[in-house]
Amino acid sequence: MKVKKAELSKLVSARKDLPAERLPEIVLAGRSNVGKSSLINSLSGRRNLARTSNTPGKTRALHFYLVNDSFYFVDLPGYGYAKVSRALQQKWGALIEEFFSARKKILLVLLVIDLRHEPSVEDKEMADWLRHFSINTIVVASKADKVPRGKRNRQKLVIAGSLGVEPEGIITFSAKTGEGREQLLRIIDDELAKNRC
Ligand SMILES: Nc1nc2c(ncn2[C@@H]2O[C@H](COP(=O)(O)OP(=O)(O)O)[C@@H](O)[C@H]2O)c(=O)[nH]1
Ligand SMILES: [Mg+2]
Repeated sequence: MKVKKAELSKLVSARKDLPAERLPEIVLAGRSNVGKSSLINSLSGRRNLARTSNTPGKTRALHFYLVNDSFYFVDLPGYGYAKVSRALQQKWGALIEEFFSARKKILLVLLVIDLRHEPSVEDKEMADWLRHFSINTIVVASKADKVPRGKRNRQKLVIAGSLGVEPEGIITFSAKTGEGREQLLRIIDDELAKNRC
């Protein structure tokens, strides 16, 4: 897939603001600071399309990025940021749940997990939840550049065991080196092609 055009199309913080379900959606889920925005920038080949940040918890809305006028990347608010009040966390949770139960055009969820760490309770809840609703999900293990090659397989096994997925299905990714980028673009292409048939 060649990204010819990519733009921030909509910021959504309430259900009523969700765009019409015209186009398929590829959704990014994961903890705050895990690398979701960097993944969107890397896949779309734009350095600053999605704002990346060293301050976790900044993204408070769903960001809809329109790509090639044909699909959306949807960047979900990151979970697991302790400094946010419980009330606000619950509001996010409710919006995310509403999003997943209301949207009919979700082609794929990229569940982003830091390759260095064992998945958190929230990561596991997210994985269970996506499985429960039979939402097509791929686990992307991010920041692979920070893990020596010799340790990657072990980390993959830890993540796979914790989330209950097959280790072979996990894509290791680095926004820094571009590792895993082509593989993910191919997967997205395939999903878009299947959707057109
Ligand atoms: N070394 C390295 N740093 C990364 C990678 N992906 C993201 N980061 C850094 O991690 C921080 C959080 O990234 P961001 O994309 O904003 O995470 P988000 O909160 O999930 O959207 C930023 O400082 C990024 O530069 C990666 O693949 N490798
Ligand atoms: Mg972000």
